[in-house]
Amino acid sequence: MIIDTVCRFCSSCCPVEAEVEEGCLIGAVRKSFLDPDKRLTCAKLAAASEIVYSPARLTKPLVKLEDGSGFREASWDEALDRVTAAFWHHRQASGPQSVAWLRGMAADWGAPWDYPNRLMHAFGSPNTIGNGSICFVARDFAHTYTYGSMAYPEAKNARCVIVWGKNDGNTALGAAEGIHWAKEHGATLIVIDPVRTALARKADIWLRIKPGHDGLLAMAMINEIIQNDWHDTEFVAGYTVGFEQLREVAARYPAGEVAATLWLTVEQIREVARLYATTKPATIIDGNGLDMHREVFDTTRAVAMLRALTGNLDQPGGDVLPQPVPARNIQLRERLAEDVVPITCDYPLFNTFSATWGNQVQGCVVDAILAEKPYPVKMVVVQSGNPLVTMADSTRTRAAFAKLETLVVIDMFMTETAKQADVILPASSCFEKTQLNRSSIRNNPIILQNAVIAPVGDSWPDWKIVFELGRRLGYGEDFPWQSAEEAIDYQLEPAGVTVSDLRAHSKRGIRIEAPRYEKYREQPFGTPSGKVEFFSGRLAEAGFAGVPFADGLGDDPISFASQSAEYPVLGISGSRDIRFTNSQFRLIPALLHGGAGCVVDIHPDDAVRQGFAEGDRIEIATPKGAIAMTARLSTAVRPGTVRLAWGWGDFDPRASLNILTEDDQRGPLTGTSTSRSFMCRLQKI
Ligand SMILES: Nc1nc2c(c(=O)[nH]1)N[C@H]1C(S)=C(S)[C@@H](COP(=O)(O)OP(=O)(O)OC[C@H]3O[C@@H](n4cnc5c(=O)[nH]c(N)nc54)[C@H](O)[C@@H]3O)O[C@H]1N2
Ligand SMILES: Nc1nc2c(c(=O)[nH]1)N[C@H]1C(S)=C(S)[C@@H](COP(=O)(O)OP(=O)(O)OC[C@H]3O[C@@H](n4cnc5c(=O)[nH]c(N)nc54)[C@H](O)[C@@H]3O)O[C@H]1N2
Ligand code: SF4
Ligand SMILES: [Mo]
Repeated sequence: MIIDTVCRFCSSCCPVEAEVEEGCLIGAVRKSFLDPDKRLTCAKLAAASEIVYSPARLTKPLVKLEDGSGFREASWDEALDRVTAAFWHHRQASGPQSVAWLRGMAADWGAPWDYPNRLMHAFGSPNTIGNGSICFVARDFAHTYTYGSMAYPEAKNARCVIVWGKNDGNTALGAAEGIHWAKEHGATLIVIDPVRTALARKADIWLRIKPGHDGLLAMAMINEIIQNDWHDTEFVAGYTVGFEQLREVAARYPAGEVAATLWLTVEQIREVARLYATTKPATIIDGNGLDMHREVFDTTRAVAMLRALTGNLDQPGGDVLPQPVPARNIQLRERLAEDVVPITCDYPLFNTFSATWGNQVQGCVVDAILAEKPYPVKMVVVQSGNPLVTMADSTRTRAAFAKLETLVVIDMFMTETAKQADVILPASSCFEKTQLNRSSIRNNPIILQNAVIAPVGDSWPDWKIVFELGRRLGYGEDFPWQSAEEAIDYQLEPAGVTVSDLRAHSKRGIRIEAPRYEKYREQPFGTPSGKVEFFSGRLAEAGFAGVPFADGLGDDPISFASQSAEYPVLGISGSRDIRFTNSQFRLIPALLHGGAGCVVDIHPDDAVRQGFAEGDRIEIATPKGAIAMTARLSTAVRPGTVRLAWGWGDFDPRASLNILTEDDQRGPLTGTSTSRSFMCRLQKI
């Protein structure tokens, strides 16, 4: 039997067809606009049944033994009673805000963000914290402050595609298919990436930019476009504010002056600005290569402005503004006492930029535990995240988690984080639960993630865990739902769509309205001025730069740059392998074997100079710590830089990349630290 659903093994949320026989998941294939033989295949999806039925799955609740030497199995009743008791204990001892709920990548897109928010808000804690300061939410914030919401690139229909710090061939296959299609149909492909990825090899122009310097490039491109009158004057005049201020600030970043800093030539910058501005329609796909830097907000705001300046915003084949699904906001934010600030209170604009995103500066959890700032956090529930491996500065994060009085982890596998827990609640995988993915209400159409098999072992879907916890904590009226379907129907009521409607239209999902372009002609942009804001009054009033980089560039955007005499190599953290998602899936033999493994890519010239050979064990060190990886000689990286594999901390804690990164200097708006690129030193072990 074939059942339509959505894969959630990574944040791409691909619609898939799952094959199920006698209640067992046999396999799944991605849906695509391409013929089956042209589709990109996903290694993780191909291993779906091995992931789902992995012997390493957690299938019973576990509680820590009294002496801390391990875990024992427990019933759901016992485990949930313990968690409930801990909630009450900490509330009585230190107030509800001393309990935080930390959500990882899998949760932000999957198990809807809204449920734990609802639970925590009912309980009285504002501290449901996501990882958007490192992932794309900081970028969403920049889009939103510029034109009201995050734009979607429509690469398939573009004549010019800029892929900027994104590697869709490994990380988002549907998007990669769109790029390939556009290229095959004559579009110009420009890739801006310090690494020669497979996409960069395919590109007409590849800008091998210096890591962390993309904001400067965006400003130089804006300047070129304005100086040459390549901007869309009708759009700028009718639908934007702050053009003169932008012109003035961009003029401080002429290509001739910034090219050398960017490791580019003046001609390259000019050519890319010209091609992008004069080829219509054009789209920019921005990615996580721009996130994870302190300046992410200004950088991605400048990139967003390029879209508007050239009139590509909300054009077919350009960058399209979403048509969100009218859904009920079920977070109960209004329940929170006004005088309880979240631990992320130093980032108020980021906390409130959207009615449905929550607090996102993960590092604040560590501050609140260790430095008790702004007040102590004593208990954390980690849902679908592995912070001991994935958060910057692992040593500090580990110290914080060791100081917690109570740690609860909701996960499918025994991660480094779960090993520290007092209670572990086993979650069901994406194929075992029905849910409404965030991505499918942010924009039409709504596509249902459908349970195709029953929960494996005694695991529970996330919704069930949260609802049951809510009821045990006394919020039965807020959690009246006995099934995911009931909760989804309640949330989608304003859209007039039910789960059964979605199941009846499972092939393509349900569109609430037909796609529309140039929506700004009828409705204002979702900004205070109702226009695209090249200058933001909101930011200026709050004491930040109204135009990106109006206050200059600040300190060097590379971590530990001031210690480069001792740490002379520039490390790029986080090559994402198609086989894995962040720290996940190294326990799945089919995915572990046959790939590149846990490698550091070193340019052959550097290897000769330092006496390294392919396969050598290499120690990589920063002022924060040292890890070990295997050398792979590769011309994909520039001499003087290395690229480090990421997410191997569960498999081998000595190869955990975030031992090297820091969380000491954060962007003032989004709290993002520069954990993407840092100075380091290498030596043969
Ligand atoms: N297979 C797989 N898929 C995934 C994930 C995974 O771990 N594995 N993770 C999921 C998650 S959580 C996310 S956020 C997305 C991320 O997916 P992407 O946005 O594609 O992110 P990355 O692959 O980390 O990085 C993209 C590119 O940025 C480049 N880069 C690094 N530093 C810089 C820089 O300073 N400037 C520029 N211009 N480029 C730079 C890298 O070389 C890389 O080629 O993928 C999701 N999908
Ligand atoms: N150095 C460096 N650090 C990085 C990055 C990098 O590129 N380099 N990338 C950053 C980015 S973009 C992100 S998003 C974060 C990711 O950080 P995390 O979200 O912490 O990373 P994952 O390893 O994806 O952890 C997800 C966990 O959720 C579990 N899980 C999967 N599905 C479900 C589910 O349905 N329910 C439950 N309850 N659990 C589930 C998995 O088993 C896994 O343990 O890491 C960030 N950190
Ligand atoms: S890219 Fe692969 S793992 Fe990610 S959602 Fe799509 S099919 Fe699943
Ligand atoms: Mo992410």
